[in-house]
Parts: sequence; structure tokens; C-alpha cells
Amino acid sequence: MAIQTIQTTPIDGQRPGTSGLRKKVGVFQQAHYLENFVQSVFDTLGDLSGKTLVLGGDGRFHNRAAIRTILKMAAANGVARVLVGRGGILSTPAVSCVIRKYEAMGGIILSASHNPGGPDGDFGIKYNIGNGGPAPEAVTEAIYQRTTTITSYRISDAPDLDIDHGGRSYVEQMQVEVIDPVDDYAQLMEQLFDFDAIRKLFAGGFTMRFDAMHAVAGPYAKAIIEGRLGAPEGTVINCVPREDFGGGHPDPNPVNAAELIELMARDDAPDFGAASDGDADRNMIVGRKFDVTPSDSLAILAANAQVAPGYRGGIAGIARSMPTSRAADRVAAALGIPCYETPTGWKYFGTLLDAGLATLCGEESYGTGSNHVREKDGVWAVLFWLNLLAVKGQSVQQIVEEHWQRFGRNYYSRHDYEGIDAHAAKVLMDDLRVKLAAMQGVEMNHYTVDFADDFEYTDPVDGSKAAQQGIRIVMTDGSRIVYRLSGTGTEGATLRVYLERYEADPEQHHIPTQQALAALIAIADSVASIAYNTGRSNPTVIT
Ligand code: VG1
Ligand code: CO
Repeated sequence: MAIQTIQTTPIDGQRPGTSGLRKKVGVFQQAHYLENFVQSVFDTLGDLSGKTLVLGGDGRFHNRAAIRTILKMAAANGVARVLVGRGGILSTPAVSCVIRKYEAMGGIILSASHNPGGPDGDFGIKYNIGNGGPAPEAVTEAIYQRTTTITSYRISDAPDLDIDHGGRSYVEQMQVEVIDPVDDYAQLMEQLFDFDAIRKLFAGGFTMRFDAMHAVAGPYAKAIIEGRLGAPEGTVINCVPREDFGGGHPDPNPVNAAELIELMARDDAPDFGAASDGDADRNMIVGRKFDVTPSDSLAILAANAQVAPGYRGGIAGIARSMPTSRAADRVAAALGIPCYETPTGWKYFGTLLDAGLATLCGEESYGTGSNHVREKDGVWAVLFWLNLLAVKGQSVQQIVEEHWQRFGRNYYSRHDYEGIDAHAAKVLMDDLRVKLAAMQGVEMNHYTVDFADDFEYTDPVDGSKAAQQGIRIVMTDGSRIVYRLSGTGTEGATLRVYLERYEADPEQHHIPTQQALAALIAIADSVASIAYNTGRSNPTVIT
């Protein structure tokens, strides 16, 4: 075995987006592509001697090849020890859990999350820091800068390691420990939730379907929900992670998880339905004939947090991304705790969680989590709901409707225009920015604009700033339209339009969502000339 130094040159376009570097598999397969990025991570981290790294991914195509390369590069760069998930498998929240439990320096996650996989699909890589959370902007920017000047990388010529069996081995001087992907995570869940109460719920005939969408949540959900909680076999479906997610799009929303939605719409539907995404950090919650929006889910968990043993002492605060509905804000106000509004992406929650300012966090994009790790966590959210259902003895629909009665309902929807021309998307956003200043006081469709701006954020803990995080048009009654360009896509651009309207009157709580938001939808289109700019008269996905 010997350490090689390989000459390379910078490769364009290695700046991480909302959540790591995501590209088509073919791009990652180019000579030096992965190596350049990984060496840039190691160079940014500095001295690695004596340090432990966690390594794993969602099992998508190229996962194994990338893990083999990264192990040899970690050894050549002087890392002392790597904890790698058996078979190269670790969900994103499990990586976060393992980093924290074993006090690792950080971790490398191989995933493009909700993006499709397979040879023609997407691949991704991201670095998480010692708190278990995504590297903050300053770190990802330093990594990116390094990719623009890199001239060589280091790699061992050791043979490929067996990562399919537990145990310890070595690459050069570096110890590699193959760990069970599920154990540490499952133990953490047992500390947070009332497993006895949930076991009783299932023993009493409660029925559930968890759709793992052929992605990495499968082994976790199977071991915990069917294994430790005693749900009957078949409760967790599509539970073997596949390299191409069975050809599907592992994004748990009513459009992509159509099979589950169809099942839940039947008269004989299970009591509870749930799904999660490629790397198991997202969750979708569904009742019988009743979908729960992610924003409502966050608000409901916050309002009822004390049902779970891990949160019995109360929650210190809530944090939500800016485009997420303000349902959680009303709960925070009632509890007398702060609600923080951050830019999109879990990396902005880390400082708030570390400082103890927030306990629960959420995003409208089917992401919920807490201070138990530093990532959003799909299986955690599902267990939280199970705990809530076990304690309340009500249906999903009853719980949500009672919540609306108490707090009012925030009608909410996101319209995505996927794969539009990148230049056209930029023009649309630039034109909107120009219009912002003149929008105040303008009346449209019975709404009056209170203010319009481009969201800027200053982190209350470390003072770091983020600009251009979404254009918002806020009406005098609090209704909102937000426009953002996605930072996770790999083809063209994706425009996201977020729409929200608050309704206090329980008599008005059962309007179909798109109808309730129709006036705002019309304003959103006319202000941004969406149809004209994108050439699309309708969104590709509505959630
Ligand atoms: C999307 C979501 C965002 C989420 C991010 C990563 O980002 O909108 O809320 O944090 O994906 O989720 P964007 O920039 O495409 O809007 V995951 O589960 O794909 O890592
Ligand atoms: Co994800």
C-alpha cells in the first residue's frame, strides 16, 4: 500500500447549493470530479490527525464507488478513523446522530436526497460538521474556493475494503469501523418517544402504511416500526433501498408518493400513512382521506410536544424557513416562546439549535426535526406522530381540525415550475427585484401589499448574513407570495412559488386549498409574468 499524489486541475461548477453538491451521475463519474471535491473538503478542514469521520449515503447508484474512493482519500489525508455504515448505508439523520454520539470531527454524506437516482439520475455529496449538521455557508464557500485552485489530490492505492460486514480493518494507518446503520439511531428514538404507548396502539389494531419509496428510510422504519414497535409485517412498504429508487422520484409529496395517497383515499385505508425521501430526512404525514401539510405538521408537533418523553420539559423555541407557513408562529405565540425565521435549508438551523434557542424546526418541503440531531429527520417525525396518536386516541384528521379550531388555519401551497430555462428564471427574478420598491400599497384582487422585499437574514447567534433568500410580497392581512429559485436541482432552473393565507373562521376551514388561494395564485402569476417568462401555463408540481 502506498499513498499517491495525483495531479489534477480545477473543475468548474463545484459550488454546493441548498444542501451539498448535486450533479448528474455522469458528471460525478468524470475523471477527478469527486476526488477534487473531496480533497477540497479535506484541505479546508486542516489537520486530520487523530480525527474521526463518519461516512455513508442513501444507497443510490454510485454510492459504493464513491465510498471506496473516499476511504482511500481519507487514509491518504491522515484521518485517524472512519465510521462507515454497513453496505455504505446511512440515512442523513443517522449520520448526524452518529457524528454526535461518537464526537466525530464531522461526516460525509453521499446523497442527492429527493432527486431521482440511477445511472441517469443525480448524485450528491455534502460535508457535515462536528455538531452533526450541514456545514455552514462559510465552510461550503471555503470548500468551493479550494476547488477553484486545486492542483493535486492524495489517495491510497490500497485494495477495496469489505464494507458489507461489521468490524474493524485498516487502510494505510487509518482504522475503518463498519457500523450497523440503524442501531445508534434506533436507540436515540427510544429515548425520545414513548415506545410502550406506541406498542399498545399497534397491539390494539391501529393500522399504518409507511412508504419508504425504495430509499434509505426502509431499514430504519422496518427495524423500528415493525421490529421494536410491533407493527405487523407489511406496515413498511418499498423498504429495500435500491440504486434507482425503483425508477421513482423519492420525494414524499402527494404527487410522487401517489401509491400511498391512493391507498389512504380508500374507505378501508389504514389509520395512518407516512412516506420519506431518498436520504430519509423528509416526511409526509397522511390520515385516512386527509393530507397534512408539512407546515401544519410542524405547528401541531410544537403545540403537543409534551406528549413525547423527550420533549416533556417543554420547547425553548421554534424555527422555520421563511417560505414555511406561519402556522408555527401562532403556536409559539400561544406558548410564549420565540419563533425564528431562517432562509431555506437546514444549515441555517444549526446555530439556533446549538445555542438552545430553538428545539423544533421545520420547512414546508416536508422537513421536520429537533435538537436531537442537526438534520431534519423523517422517521423521527413519523414516530412523533405515532406518539401523538397513541396519547390522543384521535384520528389524524381530528387532531388537525382541532388544531385549526384553536389556532386558525393557514392555507398553504407551493407551486413548482421544474426544469425551466435558467436564463428565463434569472430574468423573472431580476424583473421582480426591480418591481419591489414600487409595490407597497398597491391593490390587487382585493389584497393590498403591506411590503415587498428580498429576504435577508442575519443569524442571531453568530451574526453571519445571507442575502437574496426569496422575494416576498406580503399583504396587509398577512397573506404572502414568495418566489425562490431552487438550489438542489441539476437541470435548468426550478422556480418555486409559495402561497399562504390565514383563515381564523372555522366555518371557512374546509375550502379546497387551491380554491382558497386562487386570488393569490392569480396575483403571483401576473406580478411575475410566470406564463410569459417560463412558457408554462401551469406548475409541474403542486404541493
Ligand atoms: C429544497 C427544499 C428545502 C430543503 C432542501 C434540501 O431546496 O426547498 O426546503 O431544505 O431541498 O432537502 P431547494 O433549494 O431546492 O428549494 V433534501 O431532503 O433534498 O436534502
Ligand atoms: Co432529503
